[in-house]
Amino acid sequence: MNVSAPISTLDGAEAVRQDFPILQRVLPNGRPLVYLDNAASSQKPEAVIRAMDDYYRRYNANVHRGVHTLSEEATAAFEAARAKVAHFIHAPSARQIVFTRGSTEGINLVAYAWGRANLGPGDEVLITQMEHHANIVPWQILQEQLGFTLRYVPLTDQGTLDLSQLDTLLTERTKLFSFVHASNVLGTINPVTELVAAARAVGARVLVDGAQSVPHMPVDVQALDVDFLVFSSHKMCGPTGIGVLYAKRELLEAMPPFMGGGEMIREVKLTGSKWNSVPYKFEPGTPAIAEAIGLGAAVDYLTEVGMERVLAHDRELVQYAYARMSEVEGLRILGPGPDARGGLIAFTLEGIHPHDISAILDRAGVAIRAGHHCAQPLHDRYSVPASARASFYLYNSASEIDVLIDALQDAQNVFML
Ligand code: C6P
Repeated sequence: MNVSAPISTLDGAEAVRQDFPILQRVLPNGRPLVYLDNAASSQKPEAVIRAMDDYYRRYNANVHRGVHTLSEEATAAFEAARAKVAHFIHAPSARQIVFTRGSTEGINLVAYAWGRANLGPGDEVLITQMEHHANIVPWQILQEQLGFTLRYVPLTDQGTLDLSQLDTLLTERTKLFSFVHASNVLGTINPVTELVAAARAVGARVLVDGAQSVPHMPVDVQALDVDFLVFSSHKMCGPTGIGVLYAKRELLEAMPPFMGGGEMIREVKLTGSKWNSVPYKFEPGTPAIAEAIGLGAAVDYLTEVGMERVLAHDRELVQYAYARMSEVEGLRILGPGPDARGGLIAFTLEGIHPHDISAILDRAGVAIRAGHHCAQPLHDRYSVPASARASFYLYNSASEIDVLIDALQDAQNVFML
């Protein structure tokens, strides 16, 4: 591969970059920003910022409550955002889109609403060793209360799921198989179709953590036939404070509510209450209205660019970055080769702590993340306490990766002195 070939898929990413005001930023030390921390949170295009600003300036009001113009406009925009999200992931109906605060809340919602109604002693929940803590801890908490068993699919040395023991891990006792679509550390993209088929064969439900996949590739919940999918707006050009739980209609209908309050009820008497229809049964209280509208604008933006192009661009960037990073002496990449991963690379650099790498890169204007990335069992598996991670998105370019490589080499020079 010619590693100096230009990234061309997204017109050199230049056209896209113009849409993101923050990317024009020069840091206090005079360096232009090179933002490579997209797996933690992405930047926002002008269209998203404007949509939220417009709501607050022109039609800020509560939704589903008022019979006045502003409330009706706000309700229409809020529900239009739900419909856009449904279309984006090919959900059969907008009623299957529950707004949450993010992927974490989505998984907790399934754990508490579906889990408490369906799990008990003798049952098993299967997750994997590459999960983010958001898909481990809720099950551990619930396990204590309900007495089911939590099992883990182990990982290969190459950073993929070790499916050789799947037959013994996924059995008639398994009520739920919950796994990450794209790992936030290894970059591994898991074979969802194959895993769903294996779960179906034993009658288990499937939850997919799409926090790192939905922002980066086309995802079709009907084609994948998943029961639950969660993702976060802030990783896909949208605002923080909002995310999505998609679920099959019959599951949402059968699940009891997770939290009680206004909006999620049809009728409240002193003797008891009746629940609202889905998805409102799971959305108590005033929702994140501006944020939902911002997410709707983010979905419009990504749709206009095209998720196939976002994926192709990610692929080109990661191949380029993988080849260039392999040139750096003492640099160890976690996870599979460039063809089997999404647009991120976590790594260690011999003799330098990841936090020091991040601090030195920051001096060069390069933003990356360092630490365990909320995936401690994964890091334990590879016997590294922490890693540094560069993660890419549609506005990143090959020349930014060159800046990263130069800064990594500088870091080595600093520490070799
Ligand atoms: N990972 C990262 O830097 P929230 O925080 O709820 O929006 O998303 C949680 C989450 C769940 N699953 C996966 C695979 C994730 O990557 C994340 C968030 C960020 O890797 C913040 S820790």
